[in-house]
Amino acid sequence: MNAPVGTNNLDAFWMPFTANRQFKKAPRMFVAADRMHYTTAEGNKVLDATAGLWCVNAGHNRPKIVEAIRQQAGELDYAPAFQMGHPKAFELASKLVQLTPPGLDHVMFTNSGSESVETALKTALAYHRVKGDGSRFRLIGRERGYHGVNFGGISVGGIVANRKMFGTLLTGVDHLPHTHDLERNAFTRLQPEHGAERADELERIITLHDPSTIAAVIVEPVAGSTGVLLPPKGYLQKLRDICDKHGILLIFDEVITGFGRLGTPFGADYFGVTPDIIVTAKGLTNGVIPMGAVFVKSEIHDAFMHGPEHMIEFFHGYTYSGNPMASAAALGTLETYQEEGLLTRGAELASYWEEALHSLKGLPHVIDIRNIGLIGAIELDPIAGEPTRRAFSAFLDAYNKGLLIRTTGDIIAMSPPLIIEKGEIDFIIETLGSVLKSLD
Ligand code: PXG
Ligand code: PLP
Repeated sequence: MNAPVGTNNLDAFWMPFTANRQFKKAPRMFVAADRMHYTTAEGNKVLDATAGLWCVNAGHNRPKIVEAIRQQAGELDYAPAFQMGHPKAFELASKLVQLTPPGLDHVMFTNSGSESVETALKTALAYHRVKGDGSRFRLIGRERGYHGVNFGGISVGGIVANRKMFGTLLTGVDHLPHTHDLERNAFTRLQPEHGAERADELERIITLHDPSTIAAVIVEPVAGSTGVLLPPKGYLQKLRDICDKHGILLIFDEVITGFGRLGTPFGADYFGVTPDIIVTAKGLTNGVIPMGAVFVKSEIHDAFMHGPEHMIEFFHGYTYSGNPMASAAALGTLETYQEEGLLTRGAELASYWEEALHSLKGLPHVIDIRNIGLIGAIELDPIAGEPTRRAFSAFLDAYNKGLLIRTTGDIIAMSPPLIIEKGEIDFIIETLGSVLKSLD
């Protein structure tokens, strides 16, 4: 029997990455949002300390973005993505490659981070093949890496719960060890001192499989989803050097670190290490309309531009690649970022954010605090035999106190919109302080 139709019927929607039964017993619904705050169905204000899901970097309801979408909807709603074009996708592409690190001069559009990851992995494999180096078929990811939920992404990803249900995944994949080391690095501000040597594992893996079989290495410059794991000092440069030595492409998955999160346009800028491919999504459109982008070095793009001119050069793309509405939203977003200096605002606030977060050291159950740019994480001691329960209780309590945080495992993660003011940082810290003090 079909359930009755109505806004109070929560049954039909099988929610993503959600404890569905718990949620539906006590739903948490947002009905509006403006700048730093959501409004709940009950009319309460909730401060967004997570920029939605790490995506609303300019804050909510920003006029330039709203207006761009409104206008575009009435002008050109859709144009076929294959063998046809429309001006805004080209305008957007040209503007974006001004922002990327030097050399990353071409961009392909997608609709999400997961699709951007698939696009990057396929591009890497095809690149070697068009160069006549088709024996490079292996992809190297990392433990605790998150690269979305599609098959390529979970294959190179390293979150066990996201992989274990889905059979054999992609073959020819191996993983670097993760870099999280509480014993040596707990309560470090910014990049940890210890752990760069874990990049040397790449040499070992490459030697095992023979360098001539490796196509690409994919890592997040800062692993976000798995609980904010920072790269030890020197680690990313080591990966870069090893990849260069063996002709392997280095892919940075910057779905979270892209578009100002670290106080620089991209994580590559922050760390001073330039990959061959950058994967993005989220902040590209401020989360308002789904869109992702994959930036590649000119050498990669140019390697495909051979053969008869009427032939398709790369057999890949999506119905909505460079969609007009998404392109308009992205252009409105870039304008907002530029007018308000948001891609570097994180750098101005980073030390205030750092001091504020680390003032929570010493509160019950807090075993680590980590920060970089406008990202913060608080790791809690798990309840014995009940992993995730303590952090989830903190999430619910914070929500009831007017604060939205994210939790993953027993780690609280935060990434507020880049428009946040100091007083709002104070509110986050006061609220978290009271949440942590009242936890079991
Ligand atoms: N790569 C990285 C590094 C990501 O963080 C994806 C790919 C996939 O993007 P899509 O758009 O397909 O979801 C992500 C997404 C969280 C959280 O709370 C993180 C993500 C998504 C949802 C929640 O940590 N990251
Ligand atoms: N499945 C079918 C049957 C399709 O026809 C298409 C696209 O034409 C797709 C999947 C892929 O959809 P998208 O291009 O939106 O990723």
